[in-house]
Amino acid sequence: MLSSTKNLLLVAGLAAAASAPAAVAGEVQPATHDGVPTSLFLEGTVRDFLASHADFESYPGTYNKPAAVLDDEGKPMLDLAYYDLVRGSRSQSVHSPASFGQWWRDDESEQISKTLKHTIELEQINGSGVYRFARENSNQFFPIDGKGWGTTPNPEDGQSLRYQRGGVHNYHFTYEVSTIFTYTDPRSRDLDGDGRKGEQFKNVNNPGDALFFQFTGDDDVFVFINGQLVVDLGGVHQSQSAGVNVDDEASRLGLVYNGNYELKLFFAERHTSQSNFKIETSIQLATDSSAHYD
Ligand SMILES: [Ca+2]
Repeated sequence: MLSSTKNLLLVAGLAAAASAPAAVAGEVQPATHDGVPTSLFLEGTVRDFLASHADFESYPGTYNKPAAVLDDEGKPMLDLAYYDLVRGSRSQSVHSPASFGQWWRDDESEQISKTLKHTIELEQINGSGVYRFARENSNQFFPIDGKGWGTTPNPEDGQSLRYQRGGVHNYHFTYEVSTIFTYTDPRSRDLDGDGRKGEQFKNVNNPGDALFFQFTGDDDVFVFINGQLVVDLGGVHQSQSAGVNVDDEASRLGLVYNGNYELKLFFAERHTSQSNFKIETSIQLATDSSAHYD
């Protein structure tokens, strides 16, 4: 029994190696370690806004609730009941459902926003099966310094900003990443490579073999799996953390073993002077090229 199990594992390993996608000319192929990628490269879309946009710099310290599902175009939308509840109050975090919609849509006129591509690299931490991309503290997330509308403040903004600490950067942008992943049977996984399968999640530093995704940063962050909200760090705020254990949520999200699903992340940097952005995940995410874009 033991030897046949071992043979099956060997065959499975060979099959996994043989099914690795062939290299495409000009395409970056990630290095692998024991058949597991050492880095995940995720291509995303940055949309650069001016501080004078109705939702940028104008609404610090507040919150608006996103709807629990993506809209027909695969973009976040506001929970309209909550929006109506806080409308006109100091709790309001966005000007309108329409202005919020602009965060995630290309503006061909380039009067409202400018669209740029930006790829992030999540590196595996010491063979743990956990991938991390961290721009925080003294090394914050400013992917479009010197690009788009340029640094902040900008004479075109037509207003002075309340805060300008931590150097001169291009603030006031959103970042959208569309990825795909395969949801596997937890009992079949040994993500941390310790020879024991299906170990449960304890924390980010000891995730066992669970599929988890955690974000830490500011400002707004929304994560959707299979079109449904799983992380909501909406509003202008200091760095905060939130995450999802996909195994715990699989039933609610409608995930079945060996199915391919989208994980979409939407981030907004709305307010100087911080831009913290950290992803930690055990999910082998890949850029969803079918989701590019509008
Ligand atoms: Ca394990």
